[in-house]
Amino acid sequence: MTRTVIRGGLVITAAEELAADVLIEGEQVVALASSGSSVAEGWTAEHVIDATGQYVIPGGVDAHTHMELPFGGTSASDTFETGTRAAAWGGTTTIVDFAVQSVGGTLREGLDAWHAKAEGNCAIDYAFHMILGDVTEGSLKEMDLLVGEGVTSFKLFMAYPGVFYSDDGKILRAMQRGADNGGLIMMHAENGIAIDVLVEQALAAGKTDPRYHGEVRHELLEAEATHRAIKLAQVAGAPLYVVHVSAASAVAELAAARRQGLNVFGETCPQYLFLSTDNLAEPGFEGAKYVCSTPLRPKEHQAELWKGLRTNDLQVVSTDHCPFCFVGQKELGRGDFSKIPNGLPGVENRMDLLHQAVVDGHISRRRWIEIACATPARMFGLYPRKGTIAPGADADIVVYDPAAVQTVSAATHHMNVDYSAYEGRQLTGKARTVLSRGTVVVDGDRYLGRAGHGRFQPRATCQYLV
Ligand code: DUC
Ligand code: ZN
Ligand code: ZN
Ligand code: ZN
Repeated sequence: MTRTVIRGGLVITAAEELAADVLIEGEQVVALASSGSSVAEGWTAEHVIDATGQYVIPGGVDAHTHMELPFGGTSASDTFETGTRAAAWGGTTTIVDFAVQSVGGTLREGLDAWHAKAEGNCAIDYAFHMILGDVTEGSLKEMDLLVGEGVTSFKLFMAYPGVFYSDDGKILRAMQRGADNGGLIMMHAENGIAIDVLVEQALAAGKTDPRYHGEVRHELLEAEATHRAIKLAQVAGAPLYVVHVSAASAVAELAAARRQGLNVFGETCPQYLFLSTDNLAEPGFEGAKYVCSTPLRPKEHQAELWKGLRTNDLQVVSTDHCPFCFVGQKELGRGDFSKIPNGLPGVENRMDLLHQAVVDGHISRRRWIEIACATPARMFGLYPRKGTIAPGADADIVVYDPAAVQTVSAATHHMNVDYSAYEGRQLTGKARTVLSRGTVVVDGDRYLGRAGHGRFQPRATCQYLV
């Protein structure tokens, strides 16, 4: 078995910071020992990675991506191959993507289709959540089977009537089933019925520009849906994970529920922490680059999201990576903002944006690892195989240069999309060497990974629940 030692770096996990060397055998970490100690000095290995002056962190776990998602009459522009390669470049070594049950279809058909897209194509490890597109007697029963296969979380939509929508009765039934079988319900919490009325009214009034996307998807319709989802989960006796929280008032709903002792969890995304309605209002049709749902909010919301991350009312930062090219895809909504495919690219940028948040004093280094690696792994049943550096864990490790300065640009990124939501932004920190299960997949500016190295990861149920 190949032995690798990573020497001289500062190992950072959610729990601690250690000046330690890391010994890897094959695909796994087997030991850590203080750098310079006789134990560490005694290790011999075929590969030695010098991490002097660098951080040694667990590979990122992005618990919310949509590779190749068919949406808005088109399809997300990153395939599993291009999207996982870009993730690796950005220091993310596991994604949890969403398989989709279509209306009239079964969970099995949806899951098989997503396995077929991913298998043999991923550069890094991957797992699936299941989108419940159609809550029926049949799909409720199938949930049990999927939990047994390691697909242990199910996304429902209070938004998008006619596309992905579940009414309160269906939501309640799915939550009851989840309470029973251990599946975690993930909620897209926006009142889609009310939003559709506002969309129609806006378009009728000639308000067709991208910025109106932010106005019609009103903050209070996120807060209301979040509140309703929490109450339905409480009635069902089920835990709840609210995805892509963007509104301060929705954070307040989560915080209140948590104060009551409910198992309610919240995720936000880099776009809500770093971008705002100012971007949606960029001149011409530029704002289309920033159309996603939930929408970007006015800048004032950012402070509440950072606060939520500090107080643990929000626990996870995922990307909701769902890229559409500006040319030919976002352009479908010229003259009608409601036809702009919803989604932003970001799988490559998340670890660096959050490191910038460390530099800027929003979060500590350990909290960075907690919200980007350890908690998503625990939330979705992948810990401690993923999300930490410890004996027995997969050797998904990033040697991270905290002093490297980079300028984010579509000209240099690896995502298959023709723009960057963070174009021109200067960030401090960059992944230097990335290992996926012991294999170096990125080394400086060289890509050494391969499609098919990444394996499907069956997951346990949420590790925050008894
Ligand atoms: N939101 C997005 O922005 N894209 C895909 C689906 C979603 O809910
Ligand atoms: Zn969503
Ligand atoms: Zn409320
Ligand atoms: Zn999503």
